[in-house]
Amino acid sequence: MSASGLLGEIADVGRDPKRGGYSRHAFDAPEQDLRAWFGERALGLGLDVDTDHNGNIWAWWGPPGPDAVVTGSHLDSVPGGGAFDGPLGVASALAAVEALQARGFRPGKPFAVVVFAEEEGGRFGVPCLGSRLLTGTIDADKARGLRDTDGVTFAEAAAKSGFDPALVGADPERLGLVGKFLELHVEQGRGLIDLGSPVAVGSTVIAHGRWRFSFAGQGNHAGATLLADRADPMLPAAATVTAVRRLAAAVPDARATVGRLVPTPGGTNVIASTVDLWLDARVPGTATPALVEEIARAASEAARAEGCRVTVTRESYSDDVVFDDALRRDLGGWLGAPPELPTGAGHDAAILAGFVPSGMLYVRNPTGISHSPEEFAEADDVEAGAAALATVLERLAR
Ligand code: HGY
Ligand code: MN
Ligand code: MN
Ligand code: MN
Repeated sequence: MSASGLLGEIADVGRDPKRGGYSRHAFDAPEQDLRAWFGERALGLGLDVDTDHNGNIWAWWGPPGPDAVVTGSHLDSVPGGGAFDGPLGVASALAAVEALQARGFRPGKPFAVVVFAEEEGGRFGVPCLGSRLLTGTIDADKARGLRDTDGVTFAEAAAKSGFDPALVGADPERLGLVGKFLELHVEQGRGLIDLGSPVAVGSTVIAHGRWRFSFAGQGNHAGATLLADRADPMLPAAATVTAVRRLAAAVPDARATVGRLVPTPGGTNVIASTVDLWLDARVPGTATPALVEEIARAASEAARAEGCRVTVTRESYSDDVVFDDALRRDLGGWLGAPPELPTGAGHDAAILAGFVPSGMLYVRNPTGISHSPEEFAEADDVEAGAAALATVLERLAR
């Protein structure tokens, strides 16, 4: 089955008619359907499928063992996300295995296709949760206690999905099996369309993190409360949103976003009692924390001016990642020196890169748009990506 054909099989899973695009989040019904789909397809290829205690799925081609060549990505999405971010890497890995089997290749070393859990953090708020748990780069208790918007914890959701929450946490034994990790991913941002290449090799992932700003004021009646008598948390929240853009604009190559802002109780005729907003900040190098400091200062000043309070909590952070040099050179050499792409998007490969030689391949996205229904990849480029992945996997696993 071609990678495009595999993607076609799941094209209706988790469509979000309200937001557009797809909403598939850790252990929710659409993602469970995708997990089942992956399991069936992997079994159909003769792979042995097992799920680790953090909810990551591993499909082994031959017996598990050390120095394994591992490839894969994720199946979950952001709210209202595109069709390719995550599933393209998983579908391409399955298609690459099928192509290698068809040409009589058998891996000369342990080989697995992996699906990481909750890469987008769309339900529990921490991106790359599955790969962070695998590598022990998130505290297990913190992970177990992460809550979704309904207040359900990761531990409860894991238990409901058949995992033992007591086991959630670092998995050095399984991580120790991984010799090299390679993730194929749809390009996010405009690049390859201008470079005229269907495929690129990943070079770096810039530092990025998420901070929660909680503003507290005095909930009250919208009509009975004079302006002078208000402590309205919406004001400092709004001032912080504009401060994010103003302050980030002064930092070279910075990206800073408030994509989520939640007033409580959220009534039209009600002055909010609290407003929560989440900052996603990313700056190449080490400048992200300083930018966030400046934004936090602006938030505090705005809160004070309105008689409100604000607390800022860091929810996740990852340093800059440069992918393994030797692997990058090999990938480039085996693929006829396609362009190398830096990226502002985070990936599981960037988490694994802290532990094992890891690399990425990107497939051209002519719109350059991602985390949105307009995310796109041409069928020819999807097949070119899967063929490139098969080529490099054959070299890595011989
Ligand atoms: O947010 C990111 O960069 C990734 O898509 N999780
Ligand atoms: Mn994404
Ligand atoms: Mn992704
Ligand atoms: Mn990823």
